[in-house]
Amino acid sequence: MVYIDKAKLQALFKWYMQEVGESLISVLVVGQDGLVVEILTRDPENVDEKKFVGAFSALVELILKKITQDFDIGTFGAGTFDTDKFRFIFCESGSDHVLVSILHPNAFVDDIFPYTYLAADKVARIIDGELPVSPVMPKIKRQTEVEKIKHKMEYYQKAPLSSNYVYKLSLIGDGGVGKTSMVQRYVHGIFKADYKATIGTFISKKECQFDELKTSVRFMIWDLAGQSQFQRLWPDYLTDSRAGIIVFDIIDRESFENVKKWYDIITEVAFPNILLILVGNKVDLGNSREITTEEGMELAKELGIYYMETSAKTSENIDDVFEWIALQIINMNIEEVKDTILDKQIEEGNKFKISSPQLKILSQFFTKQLDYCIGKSDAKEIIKYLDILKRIQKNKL
Ligand SMILES: Nc1nc2c(ncn2[C@@H]2O[C@H](COP(=O)(O)OP(=O)(O)OP(=O)(O)O)[C@@H](O)[C@H]2O)c(=O)[nH]1
Ligand SMILES: [Mg+2]
Repeated sequence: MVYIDKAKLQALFKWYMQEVGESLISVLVVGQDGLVVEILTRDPENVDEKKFVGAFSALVELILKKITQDFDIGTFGAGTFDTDKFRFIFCESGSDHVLVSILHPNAFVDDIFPYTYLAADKVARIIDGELPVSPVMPKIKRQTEVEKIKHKMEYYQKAPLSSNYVYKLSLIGDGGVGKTSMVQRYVHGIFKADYKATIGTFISKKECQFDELKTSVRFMIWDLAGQSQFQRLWPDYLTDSRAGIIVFDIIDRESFENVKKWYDIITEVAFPNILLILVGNKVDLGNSREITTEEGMELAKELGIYYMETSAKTSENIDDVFEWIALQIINMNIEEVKDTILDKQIEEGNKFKISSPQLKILSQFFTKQLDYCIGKSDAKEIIKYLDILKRIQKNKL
């Protein structure tokens, strides 16, 4: 039996509860075998802990089964699960423990996740016992929009393209269209033929690196359960999404007909300028195709978004979808940089200086964008920017 510093776990749980606040009812660490290693309940006098543990243990067991499977294939990161009474967050903590947070059903998980990840990381290190770990949780404040923008401006002047932001990217679409398969393919490079419906949502992280641009975009990918029994949770899970992939199955007309519904659901609660893409998945089953490429494109055009076709099975276009989104995000950032640069030039005449590396990065970015142009007018626009950059470069030299 490995020695675990339970006093330290308790101290950490207390910090975690304090930072998350009232909505966190109980927190526990569970082993892969399903046994509770340590638990803290906010109000043990009013909540009979044993009874309480008993009440949800059946559920925990069920979820642990799923998590254990995911552990085996190495895909478990974090996930949420809801019942009428509680909202659960499960977060991988080291290779064989799970941090379970039990919350009030109306708790806002987006606010809590940053703390949960931090706590899970500390739990893993406390259990590991190799190095000293502080149980203290620092305050993580959600930046207000204004602060974020200010931060961005300052940031860009120092390093225009390197990105330290994490973008929330959500996958939506009917049950069984292949959302989880797309994420698994992209994040872990695997594909499983058997269908296990997602429960609630499944969250993964992945950094999309662009070496040529010396930059990357970090995604927090929220893969939603598409089956209608999870309907109540969709708006909550989708709040604050910066980008979204609406998926349908090219051999299932109903999933295609529901695309508009998904579009409405996400645009209602996401960021106003959310980046969306429509994806027709399972192109490897082209012989049984019910939706033509033209139909897909037509609908995307109607919604004013981009269209792609993929196969999670053969991995066709999977990386491309995510990379396309990442590039658009960089593009949006560049727009801001570009505006700042041009505004400054106008304001200060020739006094404003753009560094040679900055110019190079911008040129590389726009050159790369040419690959992704859909029509001639798009390309024209980009060539125009490249010209401007060339002119700036000339003047400098
Ligand atoms: N042939 C083929 N099968 C696929 C493809 N993508 C997914 N599937 C299969 O379709 C089924 C459903 O895939 P999932 O990824 O679980 O679907 P989902 O959209 O996450 O479903 P929910 O979690 O219920 O919303 C599984 O049996 C997958 O193996 C694909 O590109 N080609
Ligand atoms: Mg799924």
